Amino acid sequence: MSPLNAPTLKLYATALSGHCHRVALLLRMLNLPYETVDAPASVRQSAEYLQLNPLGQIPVLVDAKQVLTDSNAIMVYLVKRYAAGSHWLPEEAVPAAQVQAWLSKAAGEVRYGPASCRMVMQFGTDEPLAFAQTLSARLLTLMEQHLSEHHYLATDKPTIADLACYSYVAVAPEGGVSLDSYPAIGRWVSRIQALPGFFAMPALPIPAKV
Ligand SMILES: N[C@@H](CCC(=O)N[C@@H](CS)C(=O)NCC(=O)O)C(=O)O
Repeated sequence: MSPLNAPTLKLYATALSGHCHRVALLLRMLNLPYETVDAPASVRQSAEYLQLNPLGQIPVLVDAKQVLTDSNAIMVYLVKRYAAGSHWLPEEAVPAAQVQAWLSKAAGEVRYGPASCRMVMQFGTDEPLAFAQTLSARLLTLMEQHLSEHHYLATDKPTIADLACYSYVAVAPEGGVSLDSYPAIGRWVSRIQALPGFFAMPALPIPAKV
């Protein structure tokens, strides 16, 4: 089905969630029209919302009668449904595995590293900050080394792996994690920001150095 004939996609999200931002970036980069439904904690805890996602998390994507949860799974769905065969999610064994490896890092090291630092520093979330800072340093060192030899994370073109990692890595300074000593990551961030359809999350203040 072409995007023009598709029913309106509905994205339950909040503006400051990197998990939601990665999905919204893909929607815009695929030029898919969608409607955003604001889903703060009060909405996420409602019985109606818990039917969509029993974990009470955002994002949720509703496509006609199909309900999808988990940001990375939603991105896989969107490419397979609306942009199959595109550079966003290659079919071949090795590049597909490379995309999956970075999606796993997005759900692991990115979530519990820079995203966790930002949640603690900006929203006072009760998560172990020292652990998140150590994990951030390990992740960023790995990404720096990889991106000093590659333009994108998984293949030589942007994939959903780049979007999955971008949203929280780009705003790492909002969690007190500086990107100053990672020039290759900085160039990758600029590369993603130059892609058609890109939009930024609203900026939060950079915490003072301790
Ligand atoms: N694995 C999920 C994680 C999503 C997630 O953690 N969302 C946060 C907002 S950024 C959330 O809904 N938190 C509320 C909660 O867990 O109760 C995904 O990738 O979508």
